[in-house]
Amino acid sequence: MNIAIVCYPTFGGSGVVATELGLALSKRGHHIHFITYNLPVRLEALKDPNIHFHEVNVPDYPLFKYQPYELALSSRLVDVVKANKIDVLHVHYAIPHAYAAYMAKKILLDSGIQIPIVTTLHGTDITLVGSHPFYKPAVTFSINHSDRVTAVSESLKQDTLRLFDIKKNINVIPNFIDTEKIKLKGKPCERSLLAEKEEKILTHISNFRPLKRIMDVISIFEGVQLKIKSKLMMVGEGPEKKRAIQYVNEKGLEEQVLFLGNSNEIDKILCYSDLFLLPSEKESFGLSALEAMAHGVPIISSDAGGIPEVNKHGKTGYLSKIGDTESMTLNALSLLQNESLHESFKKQAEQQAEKFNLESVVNQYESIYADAIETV
Ligand code: GMT
Repeated sequence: MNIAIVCYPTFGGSGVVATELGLALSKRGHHIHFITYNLPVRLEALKDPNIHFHEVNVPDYPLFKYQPYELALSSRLVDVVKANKIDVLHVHYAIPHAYAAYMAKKILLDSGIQIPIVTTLHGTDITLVGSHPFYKPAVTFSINHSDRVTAVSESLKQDTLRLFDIKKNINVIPNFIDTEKIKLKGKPCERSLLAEKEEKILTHISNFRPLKRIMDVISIFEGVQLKIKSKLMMVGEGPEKKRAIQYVNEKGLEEQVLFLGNSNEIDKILCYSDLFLLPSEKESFGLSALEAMAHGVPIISSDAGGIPEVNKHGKTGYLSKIGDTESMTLNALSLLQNESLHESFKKQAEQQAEKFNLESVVNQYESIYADAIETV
């Protein structure tokens, strides 16, 4: 198939899922056309003849206070579909991608081209931004006019049905991970540069938006390090980072809390992590938790959104109510202070991650595409 994928190219869940999906599909012989405003992060080092990248350019015009990205994207979609005989358009994150795809579909219809749209809902496009009254009618419309709609968790599907007037069936296709690739990488991993032998390593990876509750991450770590010699790896960039650094400095924790920025070395960082912290306020799935589990890292998390579908309480980690950092700290300590319990959680985390293996998820997307093409 010739498949066009529209996504955000940045570090962040939806872009990572879209890129990894495209890469997996290309290995199965499909031609994948990424359409976005920058080369997606995980594509950077790649030279695969089945992968194509089409940049969306928005010329700066001084008359406009807001430059019309949707318009540029719709036009680019029309051109790419025509020039590459695209069979299906898969858009990740409803805003504004599903909307732009609908416009492209209508424009293409004028030239006699019928193109099916598959929309994947990722999280904040529904639970935060999309349900805002300023966007809601357009988001509802674009979901209802997609040919197929998928959501990354049952929780996100239920949120979508609760927040919008949806007439379409929503298929749940969970996020995924290539566990085989991980097995080949990493181990044994070199942790001596970052921590002493007896030190424990806790890790958090996100885009540091307020909903990630970064200060809860620090608070859990503060509690842990009072009892156990440990370090905290903070991976990512975002609006809450400055506040977190300020707090860490005020508390004199700067030797123990390392802010590593965005990283392409996630596998290495997770390889030497003992625990992963994810106390988010909203999380449709928690791809970063799944990545950690695939590396055998147990999760201390909140019970927000779809996290309980990934992190199994008392097995792969622990769940606590959002904001209950005291319980999260106790849970972290109970694992780090009990070596055999920690070992069993590590194994169980790895086993649970296997359930989200790439192959079966890619099969599901392939059949959604085939179905959408057949019925358009
Ligand atoms: O929240 C992020 O870190 C990025 C965001 C996105 O849309 O790019 O992530 C959402 O999609 C991910 C991939 O499907 C999910 O794993 C995240 O849980 C989800 N984030 C939220 O719902 C807050």
